[in-house]
Amino acid sequence: MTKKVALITGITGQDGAYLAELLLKKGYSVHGIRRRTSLFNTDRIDHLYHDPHEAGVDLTLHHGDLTDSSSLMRIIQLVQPDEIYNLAAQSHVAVSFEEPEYTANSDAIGALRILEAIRILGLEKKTRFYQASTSELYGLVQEVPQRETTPFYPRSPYAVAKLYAYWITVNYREAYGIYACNGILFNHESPIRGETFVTRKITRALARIKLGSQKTLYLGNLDALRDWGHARDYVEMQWLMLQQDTAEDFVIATGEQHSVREFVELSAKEIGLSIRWEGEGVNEKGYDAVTGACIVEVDPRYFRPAEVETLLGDPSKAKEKLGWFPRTSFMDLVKEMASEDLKSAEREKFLAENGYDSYLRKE
Ligand code: NDP
Ligand code: GDR
Repeated sequence: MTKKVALITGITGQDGAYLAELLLKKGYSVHGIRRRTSLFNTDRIDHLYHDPHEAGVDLTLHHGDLTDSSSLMRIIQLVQPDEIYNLAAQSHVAVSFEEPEYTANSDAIGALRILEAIRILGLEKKTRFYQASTSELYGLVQEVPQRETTPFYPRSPYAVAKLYAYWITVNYREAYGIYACNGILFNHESPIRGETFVTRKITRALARIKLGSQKTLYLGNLDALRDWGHARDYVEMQWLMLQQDTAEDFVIATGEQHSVREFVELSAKEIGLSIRWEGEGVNEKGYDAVTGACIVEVDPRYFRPAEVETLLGDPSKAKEKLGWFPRTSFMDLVKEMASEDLKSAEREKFLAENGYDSYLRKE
């Protein structure tokens, strides 16, 4: 039997790494698009990658960029994929306020470039397309919980760019009959989550604080509420969405909501710290209940020009139509992230104490 061929944009990111692993396990030939960077950016997939000169290689990386049509066209023509997962994006909401034009170029027009490549290359009937849509589309929420029919109200250049990508995906499905669909994914995290997203920032900093390698964790809005799941569960759903008879859009969420403050408290507990809160708003501080040291502070630098205060998804459609449900509980997610970051902090400390700290990234 010939192998199915998948192309993943954003393969070096959190979801790309989990999805590549899943598809390789399923026997796919996996191709990924990586950007040229001055430092290696393949840490998350190095365990999957073999020297291309070795036989039996299932994972192939290509240099390309969502802002460069010609690279996308060349790679898609070469790979002739059965499935394309468009996971690449400037994915940081706060950064999108600083780089709005680049965010629009990669996150909005990037999706269009891939869809156009599918069409121009005559692959409309062969290639299925998955678009990484987001709960950020709901922004200023119009309905609780949010489901596939809830109206959108984006609140950042990132969300506005993703809104374009969402609709162009729907449009190419309706206009050209391409099997194209949106996964409207709520926040999903893991031990390989980018270090500047709030959950990973918290577990990483608290682990370092516990070991004495860092003094304070500075955060923005502690009241923000999110529906946090595990990335490993969510990529399974991305694959499932491309295996149906007809293309449809799905909300992927846990249906459970927690605040940033709660995430701090629970991960602190896992790491062996107990936090006592004092003060309000920008003056709120978290103290180590044992030593009395101030270990969490609010820094308004992390406030966003427009905030998404609350998100809560309703994954009923995914459960009913695809039999999907999130396997990892919120507490298990917190535990896994906290325990992995504690191990990293221990390694980091060991290296520093033994004179190898020049190999470590500074704060
Ligand atoms: P990451 O930020 O971890 O990964 C993003 C990936 O996109 C990286 O591989 C990055 O490359 C790549 N990339 C960025 N810009 C470009 C570009 N111009 N051309 C080619 N590649 C590019 O994101 P996640 O894995 O967390 O998310 C995957 C997708 O899902 C994103 O589109 C995100 O917006 C969306 N999403 C994520 C959610 C989440 O909670 N994680 C929820 C909902 C949607 P490099 O490694 O070089 O930086
Ligand atoms: P989000 O994730 O913006 O929801 O986007 P992030 O973890 O960045 O923020 C979640 C909430 O926490 C608040 N917050 C902080 N956020 C960061 N990054 N750093 C802080 O110090 C901090 N303090 C408080 C934020 O204000 C926000 O309310 C993620 C990304 O993965 C997107 O790509 C994806 O589309 C959405 O999730 C769903």
